[in-house]
Amino acid sequence: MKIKFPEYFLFGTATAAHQIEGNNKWNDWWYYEQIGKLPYKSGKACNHWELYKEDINLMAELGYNAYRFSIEWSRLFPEEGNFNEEAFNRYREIIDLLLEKGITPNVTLHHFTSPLWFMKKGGFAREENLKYWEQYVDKAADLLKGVKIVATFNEPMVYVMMGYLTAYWPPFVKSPFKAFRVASNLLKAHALAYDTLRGKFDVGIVKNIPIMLPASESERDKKAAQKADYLFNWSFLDAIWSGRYKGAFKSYKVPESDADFIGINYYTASEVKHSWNPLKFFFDAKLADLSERKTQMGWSVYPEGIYKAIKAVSRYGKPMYITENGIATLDDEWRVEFIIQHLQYVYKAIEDGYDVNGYFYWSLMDNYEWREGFEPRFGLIEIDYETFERKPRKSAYVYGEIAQKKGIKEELVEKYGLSSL
Ligand code: PNW
Repeated sequence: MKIKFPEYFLFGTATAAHQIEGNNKWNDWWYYEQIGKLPYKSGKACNHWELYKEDINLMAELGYNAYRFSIEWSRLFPEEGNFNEEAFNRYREIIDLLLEKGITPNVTLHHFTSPLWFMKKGGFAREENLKYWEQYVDKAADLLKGVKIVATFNEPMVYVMMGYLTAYWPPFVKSPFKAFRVASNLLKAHALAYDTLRGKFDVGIVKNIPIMLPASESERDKKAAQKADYLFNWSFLDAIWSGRYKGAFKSYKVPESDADFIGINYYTASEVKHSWNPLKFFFDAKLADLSERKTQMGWSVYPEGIYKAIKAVSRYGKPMYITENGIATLDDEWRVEFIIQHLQYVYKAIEDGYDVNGYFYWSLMDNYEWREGFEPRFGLIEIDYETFERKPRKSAYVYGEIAQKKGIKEELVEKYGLSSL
């Protein structure tokens, strides 16, 4: 075998509650879906809330040894002060079944959605609302017994950017001033959760790391790329340890905290140009054009970027996981190629001494993709949205074989891999 990963390495898949469970009626996304502010309704999504047993059995049969998913806060607390024990028990069943099957759970507490009642009070834009977050975290500590890996937030800067800068996502606020305040409050929320959960779990954070490439060789564009990189990728993570969050306009004091691991979500790169517009923080970032073929999301495929992201995040000296990496395509052969090429780079990173402990393909199954609805197909498993039938694609089996062997056999590398890294 050409590529053999260490025995401890986790080969998993990733999902998020609102994208697969269905009938998540108590959160902000559902609300905006109903009033027509979002183009697609999640509806029953993949109906995973009812079919979780089937899904976990499938994972086990396919040979995946880890699974990243999120707990929906609004299921546990559909209304203020109203705790839903049924939802608690269902999540407990999910965790127990995973443990029974030898699948390591990796649980995210916040994956973009929040209870509607919490958002009506201003959500994370108001520091006094963090008391509600703390209530949720206390319950989560109880719920997650036996789980080892817990992340507080998924992609905090994507949440801030989409919800408060571009206003492309709920709560559709366009206020740079509020945006950085939300980021600073997410840091406080992380610190609170870390204090409650430390020692009981490995508590980390999941950060999307797009590679910021300058649009040209000009000094101006290079500076712009550095600025985008700092503002989007590092200012948030730096603040966890420094206790100072440097937003674009001012710096915020936040608690000095910690993270036991950093989860990296890696998809693609951005191309950054200088701009004279102060409202855009003097840069213009768009999706980089690095491969002829684009995924259904319009993203280029750039496997080398996963190595760059690992190398850059290693500055914090913390264990790392690839908590998301995936491709939206109907061409499943392309998915196989995507996985193998990215895993080649993850392997190289491990060989070079970087502390990467697992890889979670996004996603286990086709799912509701936020603004893009059900069209992008990220899944190893195909979903028929009429019948909810699950059909593993070829990529599901190929990845399963890799997971079981903890390695990639020579024929696969030859057929799909990059010949030089
Ligand atoms: C991540 N962007 O989201 C999320 O964690 C998943 O929920 C999502 O399904 C997955 O990536 C695929 O999109 C992102 O536009 C969504 O920069 C959008 C962006 C980045 C990440």
